[in-house]
Amino acid sequence: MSIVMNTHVSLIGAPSDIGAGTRGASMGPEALRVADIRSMLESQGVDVCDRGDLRGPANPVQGPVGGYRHLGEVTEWNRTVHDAVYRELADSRMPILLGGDHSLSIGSISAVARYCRERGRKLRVLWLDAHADFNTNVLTPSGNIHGMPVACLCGYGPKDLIEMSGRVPAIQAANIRQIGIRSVDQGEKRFVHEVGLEVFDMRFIDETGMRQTLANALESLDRDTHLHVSFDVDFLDPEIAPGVGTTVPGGPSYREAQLCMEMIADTGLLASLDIMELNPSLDLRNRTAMVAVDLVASLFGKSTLMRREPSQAPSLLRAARRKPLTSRDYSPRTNCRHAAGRLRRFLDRHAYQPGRR
Ligand SMILES: [Mn+2]
Repeated sequence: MSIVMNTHVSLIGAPSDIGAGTRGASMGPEALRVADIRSMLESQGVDVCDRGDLRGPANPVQGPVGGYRHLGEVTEWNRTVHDAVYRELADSRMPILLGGDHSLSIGSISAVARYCRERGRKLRVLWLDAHADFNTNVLTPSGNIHGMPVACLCGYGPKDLIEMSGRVPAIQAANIRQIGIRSVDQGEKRFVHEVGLEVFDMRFIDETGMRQTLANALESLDRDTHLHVSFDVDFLDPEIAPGVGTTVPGGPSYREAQLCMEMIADTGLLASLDIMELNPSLDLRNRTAMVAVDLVASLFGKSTLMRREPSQAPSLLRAARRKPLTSRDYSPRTNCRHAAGRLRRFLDRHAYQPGRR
C-alpha cells in the first residue's frame, strides 16, 4: 500500500481529569508539550499547528450519582472535544488529542465516526490500553467514566454520551481492536465477550508476539479506511511509564510498543490520534511523557518512513539546517543504532527508582 499519511497535524489540549479516579491527567497536555511533542513531529516532516488547550468545567471531586461520577461535566467536556476534533478533520488536518483522561475519547472518536460516516469512509479504531474501558453504570465498581468510553461508543451508556456522533452506536464493535489489555472487571469481562469485542490481551501478545498481534489487528485495512489510534499511556509497562493513574504491571516493553507503533506507521493510514491518561503528578522527571512522545515519533514513521525516497527529503533537509549531513544520516541501520543509543542515555539519565513513588 503506498499511501502518504496526512502531514498536517493539529494538537488539541484537553486538560481535564473529569472522568478519572485519580487527579492529575489534567496536566497531561502541558507535559507532552514540555517533552517537545511539537518539534518531534516537525522533525518527522509534519506541519504542526498547536491549537492550545480547550476549556471546560473544573473537577468537582464528587461521588457517583446513578453509577456515574461527574456525568454533566464529562458530557460538557466531550462536546467541546468533539467539536474541536471535527473542525480539524473537516479542515483536512489530522487531530491529535492531548489528554486528559480517557473518557474524552468519547468526544474525539464520536467526531471521527461522524466524519467517516459523512465521507463514506470505513473506520478502524485501535485501542491501546491496559483496560478494556467497557464498563457501564451498572457494572462499574467506581463510577469513573474513563472506564466506560468504549461501551459508550458502542451504544451502551448515558444518552448524551452515546448520541454524540449523531448516530447510535457511534461505532460498531467490529471496527475496534483492543491491544495490551490486562485488567478487566468481572462483569465487564462478560459484557466484552457478549458484544464480541476483538481483544488482543497480554496473554495473546506473550504467546504470539507483537508482530502477529499487529498483523491481526491491522488485517483487512484498505485505502478507504480511516485509522484512529487511541493511546492510553497505561498501555505501557509501568517500568517505562510510571506516570499514569492506573498502572497495571505486565504491559508491553519499550521495544514491543515501538514495534506496535512502527507497524501502524507502515500502513500509512493513521488519520487521528488520542494520547491519554498521562499523569505528570505521578511521573518521574517527565519521563513517561518523553517515552510517550518517543513512541508517537515511531507512529509517525521514525526509522521506517525515513527509508522511503519521497518522504526522506523534507526531514533530511531540516536536519541539514541544524548540522552537516554525513552518509550515516541516510542509513537505516545506523539510524536504528542511534535510536538505541539515545534511549539508553535517556534511561540512564532518568533511572527509574522503584519504591520512590
Ligand atoms: Mn483507557
